[in-house]
Amino acid sequence: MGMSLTKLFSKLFAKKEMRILMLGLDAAGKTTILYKLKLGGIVTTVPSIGFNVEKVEYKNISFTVWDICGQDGIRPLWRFYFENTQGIIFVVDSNDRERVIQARDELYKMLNEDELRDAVFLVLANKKDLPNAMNAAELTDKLGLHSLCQRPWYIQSTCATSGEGLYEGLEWLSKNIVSKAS
Ligand code: G3D
Ligand code: MG
Repeated sequence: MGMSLTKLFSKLFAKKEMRILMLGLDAAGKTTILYKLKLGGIVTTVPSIGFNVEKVEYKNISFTVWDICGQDGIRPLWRFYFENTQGIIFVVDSNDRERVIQARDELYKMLNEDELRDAVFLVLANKKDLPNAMNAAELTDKLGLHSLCQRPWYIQSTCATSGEGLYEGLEWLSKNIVSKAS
């Protein structure tokens, strides 16, 4: 089956120093993706205010993950993690039609953060294997992605449990981070 996702990941990113944030509503599939990449050494910390942060340091890359939902009160704390972020991965459960509006609202609050203004932006439309899943075009529409004219963005359908689509998404992210930096 060719190279493992981990090897592909290291091929795409390892020469660069970078910080990537992966965010999304709870149950979107973020932790599953993190484990699927098998980067090793995932550390979960709970800062005193109480949102779970998962973190992996892999070669020069730091990968930080947390759930965003209804945390307006602790949002100021996020800035600490936003600084120097080159890439944002927003994971959406494409089967969750009830919470897609909530996902969109959280997404725009995040994208408005000043520290993230230069970060390239990848949406993973996860759980594409489920029969009721929205496709990428429908999610693009529901999330209002076409209004993001200033920022490079890309949407990729994925199935985190099988790993399908993850490489394509990460490849886009890595290429676009490169082309901005050089
Ligand atoms: P989170 O970290 O974003 O909160 P998780 O989400 O990674 O914990 O995933 C939440 C649940 O969704 C998990 O199921 C996980 O197995 C499932 N899941 C993640 N990705 C996919 C996918 O692509 N397809 C399907 N069908 N399920 C997925 P459990 O049952 O462990 O809660
Ligand atoms: Mg999780």
